[in-house]
Amino acid sequence: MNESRMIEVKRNILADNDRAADVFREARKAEGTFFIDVMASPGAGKTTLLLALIEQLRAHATCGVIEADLESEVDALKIKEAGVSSVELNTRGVCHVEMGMVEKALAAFGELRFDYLFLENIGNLVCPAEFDTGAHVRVMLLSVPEGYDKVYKYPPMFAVVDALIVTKSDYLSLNPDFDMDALYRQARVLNPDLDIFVVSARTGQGIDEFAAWVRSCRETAMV
Ligand SMILES: Nc1nc2c(ncn2[C@@H]2O[C@H](COP(=O)(O)OP(=O)(O)OP(=O)(O)O)[C@@H](O)[C@H]2O)c(=O)[nH]1
Ligand SMILES: [Mg+2]
Repeated sequence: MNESRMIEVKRNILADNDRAADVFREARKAEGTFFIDVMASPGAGKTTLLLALIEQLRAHATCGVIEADLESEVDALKIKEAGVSSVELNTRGVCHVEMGMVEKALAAFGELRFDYLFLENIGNLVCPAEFDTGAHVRVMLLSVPEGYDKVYKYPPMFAVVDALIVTKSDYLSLNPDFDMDALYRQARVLNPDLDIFVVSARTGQGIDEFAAWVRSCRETAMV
């Protein structure tokens, strides 16, 4: 296939995916489910943050998690062990999640429906940014050990998300090179409306604020 044909095929795939995502988003809204896509590089703390967040939300709301992984059901089991409904979405090596996969994952919950449904996307700062997963909000995590200088390296990801969560803040004292001011500045040049949270699942820093943001996004989205 020549290059312009390849670009056209990709554009059509993304357009089909966007249409299916809009339908999915509206259907979840109609049934009262707020859907959040959580993206980050491998090991940034997605599963750990989800568990800490759900701990806060579950007193007054029902929660479910779609755990996407290239292989394995390690994270889906971790979530289930915490007493939270979870289905594994095994992409069999595909580095992003697209709508057909999300629809199948939701069907795997059977009749179960939730106030909050989370997608732990594939650990990757590139491909997931391109594919709308039908979520009402998209967030990305950047952990302190990864370094602050990622905005110019992965601009699509920083551009598409509603919030940036700087995770593992307990490592800040060990990583004096992490320039938080520069990260805020660079991220907001690219995405002026970006909400930014600094959290640690280890110490609990910032988890309350992030949970409050998630609750308020749900209220806004469900109107
Ligand atoms: N110090 C510290 N470690 C953390 C924090 N959050 C997560 N971790 C650790 O970081 C490692 C990776 O955390 P996970 O939650 O599995 O990260 P993930 O992004 O879900 O990883 P993948 O699903 O494999 O991409 C684990 O050893 C966690 O215990 C944190 O706030 N502080
Ligand atoms: Mg994980």
